[in-house]
Amino acid sequence: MKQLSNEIERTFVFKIVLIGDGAVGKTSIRKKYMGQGFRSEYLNTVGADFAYFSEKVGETLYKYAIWDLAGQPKFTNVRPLFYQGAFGALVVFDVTRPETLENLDFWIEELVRNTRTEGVPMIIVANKMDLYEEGKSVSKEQAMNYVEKLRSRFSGEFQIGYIETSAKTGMNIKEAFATLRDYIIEWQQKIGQSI
Ligand code: G3D
Ligand code: MG
Repeated sequence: MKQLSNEIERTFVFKIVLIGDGAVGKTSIRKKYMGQGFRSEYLNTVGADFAYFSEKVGETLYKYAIWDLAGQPKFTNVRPLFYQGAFGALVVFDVTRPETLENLDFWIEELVRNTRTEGVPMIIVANKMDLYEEGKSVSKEQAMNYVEKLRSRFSGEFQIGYIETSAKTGMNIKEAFATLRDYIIEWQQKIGQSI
């Protein structure tokens, strides 16, 4: 008769966006996280892939709508739609291509401009760590310098995390989503909004 652990007490639904230059690994990260059997669609008007995913943590059901920008320049005009209603972002760069870290300014600018005025928690994701080469790839120190600059720019209003991943090996992929989820919940509670 002890069935209580199967009961769902609360459901949270949130939209998460994956942003960053082309080929940094956004789609691979999303697919690695979701595994097989998820429902995925391509939204032609916005130039984005999106997929739904649910997971039960304790007695809480989390439902994610994960949006992953295809990123062709022709979609620039409709990109605000892509960001609309996002609760958090994974902001991805490729450690083997330093310019993809520099370009995060552009992506974060676009994210902040098009999301809720209260701000949006984010995690800077250093992807392709399996290809990391000392002296050639973006070092942790370089990436952390960037993250510190961002944190002081937004003066600790909302969480800005940093994580090193590989969509190839799966390293830290679950952790990236779990940490973002925690940041979002913390932020929603702080600004007094229910999800
Ligand atoms: P995008 O969605 O950001 O544009 P993709 O990027 O997910 O399409 O990935 C671009 C390429 O990088 C793909 O290679 C993909 O397999 C590879 N890739 C993504 N993440 C990793 C990673 O962590 N490690 C390694 N080694 N490769 C990765 P292809 O050759 O399929 O185009
Ligand atoms: Mg993609």
